[in-house]
Amino acid sequence: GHDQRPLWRQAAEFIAHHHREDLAGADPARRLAQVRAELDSTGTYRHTDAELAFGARVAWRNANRCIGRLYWRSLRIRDRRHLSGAEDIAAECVTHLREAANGGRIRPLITVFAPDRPGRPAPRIWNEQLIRYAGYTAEDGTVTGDPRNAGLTALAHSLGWPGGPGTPFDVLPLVIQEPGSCPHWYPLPPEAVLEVPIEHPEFGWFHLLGLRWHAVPALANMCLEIGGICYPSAPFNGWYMGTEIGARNFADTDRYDLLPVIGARLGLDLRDERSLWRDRALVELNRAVLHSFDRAGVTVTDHHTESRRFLAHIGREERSGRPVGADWSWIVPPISGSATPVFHRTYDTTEHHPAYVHHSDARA
Ligand code: HEM
Ligand code: NRG
Repeated sequence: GHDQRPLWRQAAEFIAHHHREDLAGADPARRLAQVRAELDSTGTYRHTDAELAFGARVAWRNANRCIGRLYWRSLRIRDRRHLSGAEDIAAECVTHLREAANGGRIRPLITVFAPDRPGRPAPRIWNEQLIRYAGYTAEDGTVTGDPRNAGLTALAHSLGWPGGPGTPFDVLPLVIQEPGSCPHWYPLPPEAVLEVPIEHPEFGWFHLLGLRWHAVPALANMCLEIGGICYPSAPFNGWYMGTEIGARNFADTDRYDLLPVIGARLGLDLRDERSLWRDRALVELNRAVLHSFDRAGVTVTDHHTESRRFLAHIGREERSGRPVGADWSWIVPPISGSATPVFHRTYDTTEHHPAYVHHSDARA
């Protein structure tokens, strides 16, 4: 959650933490005095490059909902703190997507734009992720595309976006707002959006469903909080775990709702709950996602491998004297939970800083 303590307290704690963990326990006194003076004269302070990188990586390490944290040290930082114009931010988001996709060998990456300053809030990216598929709501309430993004789609329209061709997988424009002015939309060039067509390793009919998904999951509306400083525009990405797409985005009834479609194509009895047609459809959908990403040469992980890695991560961290917090309901994969080792234990839920946080007032 949101840390309400005075800025100086949060800053001092972070500077001490950084020295203790990353600077071999060096004396933080000089840096603390510097930060104190800067706070007194400007009301805020500027992180050094090393502090920013450490803060962004440790914020990932502290993400209790994330199963992919074994790699937290490998996060690359694109420092764009000098940018606060919507158009510049849009252009750098496009570059971020190209560098992150890396032709399929996905690189965990964060681009950090200008932080909030006293009386001068930073711009905001309204998209939940840099890449989102439109959800077009018809008069009768049905949605073409991803219903999760119906709101953003309507907003983009109201800002003058003409809409895409109307497929279930039209990529939305970026919607970016500078404080005090209305948001603007910026189209993503198609070559910056790596996508994977979905097919099945055995069922030839599967590709005829016309499913696809984007290679890079890049969360764009979480605030990076380091030592009391908020970076509201700091899009970050790793790679997908297949279940995020196969067991949630494609399967949830309030998303693409594909289980009945797949179940019917599999010839299962949809009227008999105990035929476990939903479960069987889920498995084939998830096989198709993993197979397709592999075939396209795009990094993806499976929930069995990632669960083992996550427990390895916990072990490694604890041996370094750092307890790992985790949120069971987010860590346990949405299919075959009990077949993965992360299911069979409990976790400490304490939240630590630095952190990526959802700001409910991000749209204010
Ligand atoms: C959540 C996997 C990289 C920060 C998640 C979730 C998964 C996941 C499966 C749960 C998502 C959901 O249920 O919707 C991975 C994998 C990565 C990776 C496989 C590969 C490297 C990263 C990186 C960061 C990060 C690079 C930040 C620098 C987070 C955060 C959440 C999260 C903050 C919670 C999101 C929310 O509250 O909506 N991750 N992740 N992850 N991850 Fe990771
Ligand atoms: N479930 C969401 C993505 C959430 C974050 N997942 C990651 N993050 N893998 C979805 O689009 O399905 N990451 O930074 O790699």
